[in-house]
Amino acid sequence: MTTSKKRSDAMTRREMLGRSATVTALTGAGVISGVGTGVALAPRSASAASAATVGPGDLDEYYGFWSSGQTGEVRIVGVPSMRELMRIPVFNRCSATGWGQTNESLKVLRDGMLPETKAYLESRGRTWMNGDAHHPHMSFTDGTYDGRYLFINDKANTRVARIRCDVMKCDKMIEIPNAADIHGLRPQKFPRTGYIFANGEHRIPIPNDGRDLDDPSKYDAIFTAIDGDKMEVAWQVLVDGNLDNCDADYQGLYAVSTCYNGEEGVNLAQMTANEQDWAVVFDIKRIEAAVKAGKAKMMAGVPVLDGHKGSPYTRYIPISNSPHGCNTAPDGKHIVINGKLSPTVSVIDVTKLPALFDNDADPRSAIVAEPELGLGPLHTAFDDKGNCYTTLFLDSQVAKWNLDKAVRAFKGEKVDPILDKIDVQYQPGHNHTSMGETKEADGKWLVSLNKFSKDRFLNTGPLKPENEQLIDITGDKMKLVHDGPTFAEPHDCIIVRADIVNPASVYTRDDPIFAEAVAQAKKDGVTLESGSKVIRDGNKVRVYMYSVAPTFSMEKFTVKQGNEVTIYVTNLDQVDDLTHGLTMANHGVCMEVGPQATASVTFVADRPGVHWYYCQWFCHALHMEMRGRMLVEAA
Ligand code: RUQ
Ligand code: CUA
Repeated sequence: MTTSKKRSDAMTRREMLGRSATVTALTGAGVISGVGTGVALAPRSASAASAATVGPGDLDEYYGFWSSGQTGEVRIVGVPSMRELMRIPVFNRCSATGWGQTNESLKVLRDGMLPETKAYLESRGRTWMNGDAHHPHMSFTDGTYDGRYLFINDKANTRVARIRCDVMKCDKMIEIPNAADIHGLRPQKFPRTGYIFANGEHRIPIPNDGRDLDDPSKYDAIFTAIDGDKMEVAWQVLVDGNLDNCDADYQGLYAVSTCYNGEEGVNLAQMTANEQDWAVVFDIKRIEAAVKAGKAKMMAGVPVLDGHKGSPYTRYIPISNSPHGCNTAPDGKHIVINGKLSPTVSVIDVTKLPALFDNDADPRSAIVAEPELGLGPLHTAFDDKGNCYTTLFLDSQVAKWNLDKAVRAFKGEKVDPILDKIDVQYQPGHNHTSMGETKEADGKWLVSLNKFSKDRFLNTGPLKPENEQLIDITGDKMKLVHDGPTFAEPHDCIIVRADIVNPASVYTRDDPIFAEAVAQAKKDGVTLESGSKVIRDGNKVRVYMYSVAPTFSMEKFTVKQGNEVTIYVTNLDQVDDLTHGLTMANHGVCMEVGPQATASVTFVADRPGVHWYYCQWFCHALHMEMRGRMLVEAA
């Protein structure tokens, strides 16, 4: 069967359904009613649950790292128990840890901002108050997770953040210049991370300074490679169309991004007008050589190459209308492009890519399979047996299919690549298998991240949780074993073997997270580990204290109304799980202080009187007594 024959089959199916019906179902009210999907309620089965049972006190086999969409954080979930273990604040404000308020977190939030953003925010407040976190991915070495870092995008404010896996805290965040709204994000898999590839989704005039406001023909989207060690932009490439999702190969040679809106329209009708969009392939070696040779134009301080159609740095592989997910298979050879508006996925063979660049071969020649799976394929995950698991948004199903069979069917053999389908509840977006985006995919678990839970849980009012379902994929048939409600709105997750992740239990005193506090104490002649002191510096007051359960080293301090007060607390406890905190009552101030950490917070003491500060983390039988007084003298 030829490519065009396959395509026209796919198209016929879609046309039968009617494009507008498909688009409406994807974007509009049709979603809830499961238009045209024949969704039936799945039986509430208890029989399959045993494989997922993790008894009280038993540990999970995997760390799951979940994004949280508009909540802006990363969540650590045990797999297969699906127990939520921890939350890592990133783009959000966190009332428990003081993220977004402590000086240590504000440094992370502010340092990587573009100068114009910093200026804009300084005149209005402190930092952005929101983020939209979609794609959490771990750093790789030699094609598998290495346990060093997690990276995540913020679509809302065009940022990329890094989380240190030793302490599970965000330590770097950068705003991406020349881009609008970072969506797809993947780390380089080989030889190591290396680069973080980040898609600027929306098209804007670059620079976006008021020119060409309503002339979309002058807009561009931009692909960014970030140096994940330094957390700096390494280079950028301008492209045609939007950029949606991306992935890297296992050779360190190519990155691929899906493009919807090849039409470069600015409304729904325009964006879905054409039958075909594309996947853009970036030739990393060519791009690096060109940057090195000075062929890039410097824009906002970073080298930018022109990767529009016809450029030596990119190739555009035609894909049916509006592809979405982009997933590299653990065989190191295939990349699956998920059709979204087309019922097909298109499989790219990376060994065919050199011919596209070197001999100008027809970009279609890189496509080696195009199975039709069902309606609304969005993302694909993989096991260790050559099988793929694709979410079907409109069908509310996951389709299990065999890659080799799909390739053979594409060549004309009479084989059906689809092995199994399972109903999920309901309308899945991303899915992920255990270790599935690495060469160590192990084919044990699949999580389907369903956008709607509808009737699966007690009604929580108009706003319902999503439903993340755990599926056992060890057998021929997929088995649903667990429903997991989640708050807005995990887009994506990864499932990492527990032995790869080795977090510390206490901080080391030389941790860079609180290096500024250590330096300031040194200037003030205070030893954080043993000194308690109030430093008066004009209108600024710096209060140093340490804590040993159940006391702060300072039971009171006095300031004048209007003083800008910074409190530094060093937690001297060395015990595993002995976190303290400091809340300054009626000042909106609170923070976590981990074992052996120093944390600091700055506020204005503008209310005369007695104000108690207290430890906010239950640490001891006398935790309630762990407190002191701030005495504010009237001005
Ligand atoms: S996208 S539901 Cu933000 Cu990852 Cu596909
Ligand atoms: Cu220290 Cu509670």
